[in-house]
Amino acid sequence: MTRSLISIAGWDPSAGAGVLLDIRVFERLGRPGFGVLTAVTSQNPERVDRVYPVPARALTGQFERLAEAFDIGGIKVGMLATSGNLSAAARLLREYPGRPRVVDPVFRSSSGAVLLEKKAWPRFLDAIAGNAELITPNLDEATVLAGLPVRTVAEMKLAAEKIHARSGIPCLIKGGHLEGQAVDVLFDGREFTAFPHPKLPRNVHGTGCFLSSAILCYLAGGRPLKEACGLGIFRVGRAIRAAVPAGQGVWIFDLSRERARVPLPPPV
Ligand code: PXL
Repeated sequence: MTRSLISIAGWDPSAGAGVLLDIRVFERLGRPGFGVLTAVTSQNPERVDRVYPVPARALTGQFERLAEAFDIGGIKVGMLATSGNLSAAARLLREYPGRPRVVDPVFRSSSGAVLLEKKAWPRFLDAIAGNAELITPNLDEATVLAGLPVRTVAEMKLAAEKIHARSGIPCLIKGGHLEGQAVDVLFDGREFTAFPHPKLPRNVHGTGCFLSSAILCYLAGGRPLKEACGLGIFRVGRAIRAAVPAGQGVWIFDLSRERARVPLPPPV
């Protein structure tokens, strides 16, 4: 049986991000998915209106009941909402080693709403240190985690190195919003890999959720880290091209339009 992946993340009722999108990505890439809920949000493509966190005990309970009954092939952590949920998720990552674990540090929505309470930001890396195979901040999250401005590829490299030094976790910084270009930068603890990609003039909701879920699928399939990142980035690009407008200048993924038969690129 194909082992299932677990997404520990928030609820976006439109399925544009969070557990609903993660599970659709897992299934698109051939893996059954489970969802452990950290918070309910009320939102639409224009704005996140409110966040209603789930108690930390409920997060732990959801996960433990799944892990008792199923052989879990990998774990993804996304929006956590509270400092208590960060501690609970970090404990689960620590207690379930030996399978790929990808952490997407979701601090704010693209519209600016706080999706993890600010008091948890400074302790984020300490909480998860040594207990994931990859962390995937965007430029703003990397700025917070590294304590450095991150606006150029050179600054992305410095920040990725610093985040790795503090956490022991390989770091992929997403540079889709860099000035004039789009490059993601991986530091795996030994070397840097730059993944340039076309800058697509579309504001698509949930690209970070899509990317971390896709990379987890490739890691769970046994691909090495660099190759899994390259393939995940390729899949996000293809899904962005197939996205549909949702009003207010925001686009959302339509995975039924992301054609399965386009050949994957050679390994990076
Ligand atoms: O894209 C960040 C994100 C993650 N998870 C949930 C969200 C959002 C953005 O709105 O709602 C549940």
